Amino acid sequence: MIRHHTGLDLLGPVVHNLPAEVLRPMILAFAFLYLACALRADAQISNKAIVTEAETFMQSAEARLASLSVTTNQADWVHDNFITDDTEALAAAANDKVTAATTELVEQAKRFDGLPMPADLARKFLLLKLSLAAPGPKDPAQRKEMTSIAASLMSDYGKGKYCEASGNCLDITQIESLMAESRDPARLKEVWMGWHAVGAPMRERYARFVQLSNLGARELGFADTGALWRAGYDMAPEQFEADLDRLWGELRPLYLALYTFVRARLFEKYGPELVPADQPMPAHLLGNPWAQTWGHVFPLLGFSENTGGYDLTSLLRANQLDAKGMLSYGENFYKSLGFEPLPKTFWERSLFTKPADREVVCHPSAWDIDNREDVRVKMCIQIRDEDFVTIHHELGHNFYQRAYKDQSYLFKNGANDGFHEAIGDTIALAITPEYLDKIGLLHKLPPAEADMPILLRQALDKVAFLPFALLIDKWRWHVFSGDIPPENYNRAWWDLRLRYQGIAPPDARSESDFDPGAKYHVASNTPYARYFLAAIYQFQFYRALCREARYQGPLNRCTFFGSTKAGAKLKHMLEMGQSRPWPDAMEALTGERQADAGALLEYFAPLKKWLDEKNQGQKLGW
Ligand code: X8Z
Ligand code: ZN
Repeated sequence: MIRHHTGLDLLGPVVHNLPAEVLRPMILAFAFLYLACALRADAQISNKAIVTEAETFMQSAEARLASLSVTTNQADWVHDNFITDDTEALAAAANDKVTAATTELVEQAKRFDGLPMPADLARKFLLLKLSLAAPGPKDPAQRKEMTSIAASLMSDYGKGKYCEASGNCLDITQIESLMAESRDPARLKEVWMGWHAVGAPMRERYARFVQLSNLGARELGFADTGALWRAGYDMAPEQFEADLDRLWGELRPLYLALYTFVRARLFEKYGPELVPADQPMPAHLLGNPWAQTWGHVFPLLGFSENTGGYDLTSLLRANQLDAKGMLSYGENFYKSLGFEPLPKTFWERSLFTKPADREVVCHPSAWDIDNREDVRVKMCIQIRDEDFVTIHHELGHNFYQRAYKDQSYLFKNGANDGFHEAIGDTIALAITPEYLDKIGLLHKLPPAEADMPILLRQALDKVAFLPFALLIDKWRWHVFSGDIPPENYNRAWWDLRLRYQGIAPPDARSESDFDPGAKYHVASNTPYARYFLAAIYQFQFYRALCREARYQGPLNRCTFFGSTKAGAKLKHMLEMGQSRPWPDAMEALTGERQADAGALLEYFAPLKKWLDEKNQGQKLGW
């Protein structure tokens, strides 16, 4: 073993001529120095040994989780595609296994706490702790109870229906269509109430689920499950919350302008009884069961056919596209940027349309079954504009998954979950009239005066969505922390809906209802702040890709279809997966290191000016 030289050896000739009172402290000082050096060297050697041990531990942890994830993906896929008591039990059991394994690994990893190690490895230990949206209690019986409840809530949502007095039952796909198209307020209210009844039976199980997953979160060292969720953004959880509030503060004036304009037009359509001029809007008249996007009320906003731009739904139908045809347009966009085509298995194994003979979870999702090639979507596609956009959204997940497939297991993810949600939406923003013309779906470019209605149509989906996307997890964070106890679940939900969105229920609600359960992401325990982030990131990404494609002109008219230069930049960011803190990924694509509402505001700036003029004399907001 090589040791350092001792200081005394080197000082030999000088030492003999010094008096004892000088010599003694010197000897002591050198002895101390020697000891410190020796100890440091020892520490370095043993530190290196522990880091190697930590690396080995992490390698086997990743291998174990990767293998379990495939089984869990398969079980979840089969459950979501064929809901029965048996597939529910199989999915619960698979999730129980992965939850148990993760908890066990986090427990074992505690012995490396505080150990200085390379940043990559330290990141993996953090990601391991954050990898479950519902951390399970160590106690096997409690954990099993939790995973069973989770699977049962998913089944309930998937099987949810509103059965009319006639005996005819409507599932969520039919309800979404009806609420998009019907203008009969009584019918809309009835269907809204019918769908929301799906939540009520979930209430008690949901409350128990909250208790159990909180137990698990505490065992991992978090205050509760919400605190664990907020820890996934490469910054202090408190800073994350403050960041969301900052962004919302910047976006709120645009929301209020849009809100006020829409309410005035709905007032004209439905009258003061249903839509009072300066009061909150009712949730059932906005074209969507959750009033989360309002695009379907565009026809009520006063544009005639030739000034309203174009109607994508009509174009899709006129071109006789089916679900696969719509998906091919989506795939072609990614290919035009330089991405490889989807694998053959994507077309063979995905679910594209609602099967007639079995219960499925129709809420769209994208899957990566084997963490390599077996990517799929599961959707009940209808031939309409909203689904065309959703197809691009889901494919964004799949192309992200394929881009990071060579990362190690814990890095196979979005830079953060908002990134994963933003990619496909970024592509969908580039579906402009020029693009539709280029691909032959639109035969005549809309006139210049159609710019404003096209922008308004876009705002009805993108801007209206912002407060909704924020409040879902505001509600859940308080639920997990206990600030909202079960006896206030529904009241707190509607308080937030009012405060952020200015939306009220169409009829009195009570604590025997559980309206949050009628939203997929609550029933499936999918965190939602990701969509708020994505709504902002997508405009930053879009602006950067337009820049890369050398586009010049107003942001809202840009398409980067066919730009392999833009594609290469995007691909580079996607390939990073979650291997680096997200600001690094953001910087790689945009040169920015922060969420910035400025890109969205720039995109909608002409509309904001227009709305402000239209809203003169109106009470802003509710
Ligand atoms: O759930 C989704 C996607 C699947 S990740 C279809 N979205 C949110 C929702 O539907 O509530 C996309 C936008 C918001
Ligand atoms: Zn998504």
